[in-house]
Amino acid sequence: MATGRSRSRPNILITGTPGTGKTVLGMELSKRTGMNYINVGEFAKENNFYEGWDEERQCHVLAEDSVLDELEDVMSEGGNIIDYHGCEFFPERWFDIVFVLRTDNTLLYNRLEKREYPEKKIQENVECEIFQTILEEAKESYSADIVHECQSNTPEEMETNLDNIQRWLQQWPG
Ligand code: DAT
Repeated sequence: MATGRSRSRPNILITGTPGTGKTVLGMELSKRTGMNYINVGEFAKENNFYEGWDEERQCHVLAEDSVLDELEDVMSEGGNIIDYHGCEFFPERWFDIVFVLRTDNTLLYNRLEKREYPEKKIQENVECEIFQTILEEAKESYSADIVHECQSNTPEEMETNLDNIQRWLQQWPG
């Protein structure tokens, strides 16, 4: 089974509450490094990996097992950037480093409002950010030394995050 040691290129998880900037960061990182970017939400949509509709949250329920099965081979290869607003259902062995993006509540509210999310969904996501739900989930699911909290409020902070990730990639012994 592939582990960080046997992969020639690392796998990166970018997680965080919706609206914190995972997609812009992941896509730009992919552009700069040539790594393979996978947006798990989009991937599920393209493959119809859903097992129902969550009335309360007004979103599809992800068919997690199908997603995991379909991604296993590509993840074993390494060199992937995975973007998803959750992290506990992925196998721990898939990732060499985990970045949890964080955004100030007011900024996050404005970003989600621009997305035209219903008010209830905006509130839920802002609460998720206030309670650090995704950060806690990441800390519970992965070894503490690979989980990094990154501020994602401004373009300058995004640039700093990109620099730090690229610096980390350069020291990967691949
Ligand atoms: P996510 O993929 O986490 O849902 P996104 O990448 O789609 O979030 O970004 C949501 C919006 O916020 C988008 O309009 C870009 C903006 N944004 C993201 N990160 C930012 C940052 N660090 N500074 C300024 N704007 C940012």
